[in-house]
Amino acid sequence: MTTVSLIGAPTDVGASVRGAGMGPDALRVAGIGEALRAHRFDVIDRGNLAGPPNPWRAPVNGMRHLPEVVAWNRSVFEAVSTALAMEHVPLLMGGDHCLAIGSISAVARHCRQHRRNLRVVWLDAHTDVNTEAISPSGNLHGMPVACLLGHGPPDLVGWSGERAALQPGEIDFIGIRSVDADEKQAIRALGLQVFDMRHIDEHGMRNTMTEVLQDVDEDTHIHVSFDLDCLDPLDAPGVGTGVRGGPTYREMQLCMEMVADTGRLRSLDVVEINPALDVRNRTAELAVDFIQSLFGASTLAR
Ligand code: B3U
Ligand code: MN
Ligand code: MN
Repeated sequence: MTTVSLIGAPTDVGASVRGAGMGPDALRVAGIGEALRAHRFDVIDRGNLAGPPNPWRAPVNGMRHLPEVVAWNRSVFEAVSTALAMEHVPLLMGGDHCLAIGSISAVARHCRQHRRNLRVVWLDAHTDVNTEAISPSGNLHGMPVACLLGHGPPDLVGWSGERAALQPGEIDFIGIRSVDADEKQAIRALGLQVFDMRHIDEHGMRNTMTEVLQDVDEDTHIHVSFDLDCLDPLDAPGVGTGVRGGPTYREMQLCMEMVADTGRLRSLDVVEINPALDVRNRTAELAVDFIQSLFGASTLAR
């Protein structure tokens, strides 16, 4: 039986809107553990990691709260590494999206050690490819992908053992509809594969996911990094930086189901749920729905 390790990282140090630190408990209240157990997964809730409080300061050298972001990501890196070493599926409950630096660095190191091919599926309204030199906000939750590709402050780069935890060809972005001006240049320069909302409108989610998953084989480790602001804010109001025009509920279900069908999902981040902005925990409940589909629950054949 597959064991899922729930890891809570209750912090919003990477954001400038407060509240994502309450995400782990919102997911627990929405029944994340029970939902996975009902689908015959063994679930261990590791509780919440500890880390520094949000000092609520202005950016320094283009980055807000760098020492705190480093400290939280250190804890996440250790916890995800431990879960992977036990052959559990780590499910990181954020927290804001800066935590993907620690989580995906641990996954990348694990994949290199075990000679697995890594595929990161980044579900988000934003690409999060800013660096401290170009970020309009200084918020580190807009920079995790750049750090993972080896572009960022030295304190947040190289954790996997290589300067770049990820190669540009190992990550696909889905649901994108908000990219900053200089971030666009960075995406082009890096040669990143971005399936934005226009691509989904024109080609549909099915064709999009077929393309994303085309070279997945039995040696592939799929990591999904699920930022809840990928969804339309009408469905998921509990996020700090919502952007209109996201995929529909059905489109997102199909995306999750097609990942599930590969049978290669090995790690997951669920981030940016902001209960302070939510309506009756709707966003966390929606997240639990989609997580169940991602683990294969909504496919009739199973
Ligand atoms: N690109 C903007 C906005 C943003 C990125 N990620 C989130 N918001 N959640 C920035 O601040 O970097
Ligand atoms: Mn994000
Ligand atoms: Mn986002």
